[in-house]
Amino acid sequence: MRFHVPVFAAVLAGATAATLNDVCTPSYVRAHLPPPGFYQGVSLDPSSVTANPVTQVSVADNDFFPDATFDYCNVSFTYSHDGLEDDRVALTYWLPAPGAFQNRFLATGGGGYAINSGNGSLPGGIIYGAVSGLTDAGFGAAQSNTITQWLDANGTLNWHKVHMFGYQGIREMSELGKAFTTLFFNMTQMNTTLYTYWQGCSEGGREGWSQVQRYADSFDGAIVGAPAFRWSFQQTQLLYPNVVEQTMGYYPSPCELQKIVNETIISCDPLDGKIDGVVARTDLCYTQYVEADNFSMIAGQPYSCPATPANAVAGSPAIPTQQGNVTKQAVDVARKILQGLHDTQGRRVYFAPAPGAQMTEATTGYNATTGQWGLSVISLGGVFVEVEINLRNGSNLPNLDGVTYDTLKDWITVGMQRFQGVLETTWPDLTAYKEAGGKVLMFHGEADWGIPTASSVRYWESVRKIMNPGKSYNESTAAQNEFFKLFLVPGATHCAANPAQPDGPFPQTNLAVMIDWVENGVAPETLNATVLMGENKGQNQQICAWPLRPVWRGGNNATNANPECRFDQSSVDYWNYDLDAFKVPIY
Ligand SMILES: *[C@@H]1O[C@H](CO)[C@@H](O)[C@H](O)[C@H]1NC(C)=O
Ligand SMILES: *[C@@H]1O[C@H](CO)[C@@H](O)[C@H](O)[C@H]1NC(C)=O
Ligand SMILES: *[C@@H]1O[C@H](CO)[C@@H](O)[C@H](O)[C@H]1NC(C)=O
Ligand SMILES: *[C@@H]1O[C@H](CO)[C@@H](O)[C@H](O)[C@H]1NC(C)=O
Ligand SMILES: *[C@@H]1O[C@H](CO)[C@@H](O)[C@H](O)[C@H]1NC(C)=O
Ligand SMILES: *[C@@H]1O[C@H](CO)[C@@H](O)[C@H](O)[C@H]1NC(C)=O
Ligand SMILES: *[C@@H]1O[C@H](CO)[C@@H](O)[C@H](O)[C@H]1NC(C)=O
Ligand SMILES: *[C@@H]1O[C@H](CO)[C@@H](O)[C@H](O)[C@H]1NC(C)=O
Ligand SMILES: *[C@@H]1O[C@H](CO)[C@@H](O)[C@H](O)[C@H]1NC(C)=O
Ligand SMILES: *[C@@H]1O[C@H](CO)[C@@H](O)[C@H](O)[C@H]1NC(C)=O
Ligand SMILES: *[C@@H]1O[C@H](CO)[C@@H](O)[C@H](O)[C@H]1NC(C)=O
Ligand SMILES: *[C@@H]1O[C@H](CO)[C@@H](O)[C@H](O)[C@H]1NC(C)=O
Ligand SMILES: [Ca+2]
Repeated sequence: MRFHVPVFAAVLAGATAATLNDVCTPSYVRAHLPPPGFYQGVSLDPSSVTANPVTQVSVADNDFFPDATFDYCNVSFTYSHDGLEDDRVALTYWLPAPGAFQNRFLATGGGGYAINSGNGSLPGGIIYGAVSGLTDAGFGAAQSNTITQWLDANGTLNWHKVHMFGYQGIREMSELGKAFTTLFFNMTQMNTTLYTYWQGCSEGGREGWSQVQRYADSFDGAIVGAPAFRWSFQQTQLLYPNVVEQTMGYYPSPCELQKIVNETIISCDPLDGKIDGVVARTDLCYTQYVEADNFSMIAGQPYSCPATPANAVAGSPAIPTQQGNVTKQAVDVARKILQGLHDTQGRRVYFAPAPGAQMTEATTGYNATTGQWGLSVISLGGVFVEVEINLRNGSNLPNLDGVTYDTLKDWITVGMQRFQGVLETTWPDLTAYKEAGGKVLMFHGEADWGIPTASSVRYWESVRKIMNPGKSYNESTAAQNEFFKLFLVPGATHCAANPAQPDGPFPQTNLAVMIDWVENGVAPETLNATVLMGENKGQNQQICAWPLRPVWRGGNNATNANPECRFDQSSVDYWNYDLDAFKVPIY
């Protein structure tokens, strides 16, 4: 698993410490590239190498790493795939100064249809002494919105590019990066171990899984947040709230929806035992509030939001003051959304975002001509159907004419069959990775608006069942937790701390936790987290490991930041959805 560096010379490299300026040059990098033939099918272009030292860079207040100031060597080079015309993949690696390098490599990815996060994820490795890498996977100018390059023409998918996005680009960046790191830092002579990591959220979470599921030697530790896996389900379900609005013939204004979300948070906050504006138990919120129909009592309550001016950049019109009383139709639409997608025979197709999450997917559009709110097709879902299902080179579905709940199910089936081996990313047998010593830390905000929290629970449970046939629940849970832990983050939104529940914790130090697990054998019993906003900013809180669930018994006092983590069969049952609309197993 660990990247074993063969000993080419029994001579230790001179103890003379190189400086950043000594080694951060194009010629030094060219002399330490992985040799030709190192990775089959790939040819590096030494003439493409750039390298320059960057010093005293400061990063502040990030969801995924604490404040820091650091130096790094900014390296880039390209490669091409043998036998492909006009192929050029650009890699970027940031290398710590020689004195700060701690024998670590971190691979990073993107979000949405981006294959990388620009310079946003690399500091998260550098500050822990890790060489940090990203790739453009060959998409060049389209690297932050690769979907515009997935078709060669309408009707023709470019499968090479789909594969590069699906997993191949990340694999090549990781393997070339590990080898380059050992060569750059003379590790081949020093016989030291390179520890290898992944950190990514959303699409970056799916990319992490794409490696762990395929390659036993991918990483020693993978940190995977709210993964956008079960791809065809995930992309299609984004359209479900729009279809609910269209089917029920009611388009709530954003303010009316926000009022419903706000009331849900206020009402469900105490159910976890602590009144802090955080809904840590969305399972109880669903059963005791939404399903128990207290939810209906939101109808009739007044809401009001100020007017907003036109935004020329976004092309959005001026919006007048939104005010009124929440209607029964709005509550019915919200309830239907929270029930999740079912087909017209009432069988469950997928999960819904948990109650208390922002209802971003349901956002309606303002028509300045009529002064009405109406359908606004969410492009993140619409572009999936337009490009990957209908094979048309657009950026969204033009409308949802004729689209029913069954249509959504059909799109999922087409997508599943088409992309099973590339993008679905739910292969449930992780035996090879586990046996190689690999660890996974998966986390998911319990107020994620875009990727249902239940999606991560389902995968954890699928892996547990597949890998531990014949074992009891407790035995299989213990076996799974040896290498793969899941943490549901109270109040957190999609891959971020949540301004609507500011007192919730966010696991900002995940890489430090993972390093401790991999390098020191300290498995996280609870997940270290920090309040990142609001009046309690900086407070440390621990997050419970699934299947344990948080309960606060001390009520509100300054000393009970941490919950008790308890097993609750009804909570486990709640999260264990039956996707009975499908006869094939859905992992
Ligand atoms: C890093 O290198 C790339 C490629 O040469 C260059 O475009 C970029 O400006 C450099 N960044 C910094 C901060 O020097
Ligand atoms: C990332 O890039 C942006 C825009 O070029 C720049 O303002 C910022 O300083 C960069 N951050 C780091 C850590 O290099
Ligand atoms: C698809 O559209 C994008 C712009 O969104 C364009 O850059 C690309 O060339 C188009 N591809 C094809 C095959 O038409
Ligand atoms: C690697 O070893 C060479 C030769 O001893 C030396 O010049 C270079 O500075 C070393 N590199 C690092 C990163 O220490
Ligand atoms: C390399 O290190 C490993 C353990 O870290 C040790 O078992 C092995 O003997 C070392 N090899 C050499 C040639 O020093
Ligand atoms: C919802 O609550 C937020 C505070 O979290 C507040 O700023 C906002 O005005 C509220 N919106 C409505 C419609 O009540
Ligand atoms: C639901 O309504 C009942 C009856 O009014 C009340 O006792 C209970 O506290 C409410 N629960 C929630 C979560 O609002
Ligand atoms: C909203 O409900 C209040 C009572 O809660 C009522 O006084 C008011 O007239 C209603 N407003 C509208 C616009 O219906
Ligand atoms: C607004 O409504 C008018 C009248 O129904 C319609 O013609 C127009 O297309 C709508 N505009 C948008 C942006 O939907
Ligand atoms: C390809 O599909 C897009 C989106 O539907 C459309 O705008 C474009 O005209 C089509 N191109 C061709 C050549 O048909
Ligand atoms: C845990 O988080 C706190 C801040 O909440 C931080 O100071 C500490 O270093 C973290 N511990 C680990 C092991 O990452
Ligand atoms: C505060 O919380 C702690 C931990 O839950 C509990 O032991 C203690 O009794 C609580 N104190 C008060 C005054 O409620
Ligand atoms: Ca609470």
